[in-house]
Amino acid sequence: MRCGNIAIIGRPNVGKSTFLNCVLEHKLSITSRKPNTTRNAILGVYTRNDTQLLFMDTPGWQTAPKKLLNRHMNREVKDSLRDIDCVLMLADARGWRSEDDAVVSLFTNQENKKIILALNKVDLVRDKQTLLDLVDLLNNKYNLFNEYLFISAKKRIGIFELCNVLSQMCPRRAFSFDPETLTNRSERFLISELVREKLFRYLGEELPYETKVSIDNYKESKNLLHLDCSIWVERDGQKAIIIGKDGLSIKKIGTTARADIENLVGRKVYINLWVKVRKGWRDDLSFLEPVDLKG
Ligand SMILES: Nc1nc2c(ncn2[C@@H]2O[C@H](COP(=O)(O)OP(=O)(O)O)[C@@H](O)[C@H]2O)c(=O)[nH]1
Ligand SMILES: [Mg+2]
Repeated sequence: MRCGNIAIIGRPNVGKSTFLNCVLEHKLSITSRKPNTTRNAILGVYTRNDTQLLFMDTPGWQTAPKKLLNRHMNREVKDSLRDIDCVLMLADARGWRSEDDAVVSLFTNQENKKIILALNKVDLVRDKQTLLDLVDLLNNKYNLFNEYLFISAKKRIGIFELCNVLSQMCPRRAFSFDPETLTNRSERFLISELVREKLFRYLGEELPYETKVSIDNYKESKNLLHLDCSIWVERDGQKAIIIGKDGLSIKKIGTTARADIENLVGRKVYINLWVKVRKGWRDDLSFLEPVDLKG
């Protein structure tokens, strides 16, 4: 048996969460085209035959975090690098940036660990020669990566090969989780994330970053899950935007979130959404803990 801890690390928006979902064939970690969607590290357990890969999806590494929230996100990244067997760094196959160099500097001192670089989004690269040039460049720059792989998390290219490489790098060790386990996160946390994903999808470019979701009431009755859920914002004007004209915006958030939540929990869901104002929540430590730690 093999079992290994793998941290998925990379700058924002390179496809870390999409990759995890692709491997697990489940929507576990929320994604969006906007950077910094993932705020808390989330464990995804992938079991195949005699191998268990424990993937830690992390927030994107931020080079200039201003708010406490953003520093908290970077702390999640650093914490996930402890006690691991392998670093899986993701970068965009279309080009290397200085933010990627900042990510590399996080684990240059982890010499005894396996470090794999997966260049994601190859589906967007027409001229494949540029991929080989990129590997050449990185090979000259860093004597660090044990393997380079080209993948597309969205189109499911190279994923099987990457999992094989990771499996080979895992130590011989008993499984940490039951083979059926998908995550260590509570259902409650995953639900709040699904609501947050819709905020990232449907609200403008800035507003999602000033929102937080909490599940206040979680009640089971026969085949129905009843949820009361609060969306926290910083200012009154933002509340009006989330609700929208004639309540259309909040309605769309509610119906799309409910569909995903029903998929997750496998039963009917009734969800009430409340929008609440709490000035400065992104600098309020007690407010930054993920839902399932607070209970
Ligand atoms: N074309 C393409 N888009 C991708 C791929 N992987 C991720 N994306 C998109 O990139 C954006 C960011 O993905 P996400 O997983 O949230 O990135 P993260 O911040 O690194 O977790 C989303 O819009 C994804 O749909 C890929 O392989 N190909
Ligand atoms: Mg993410």
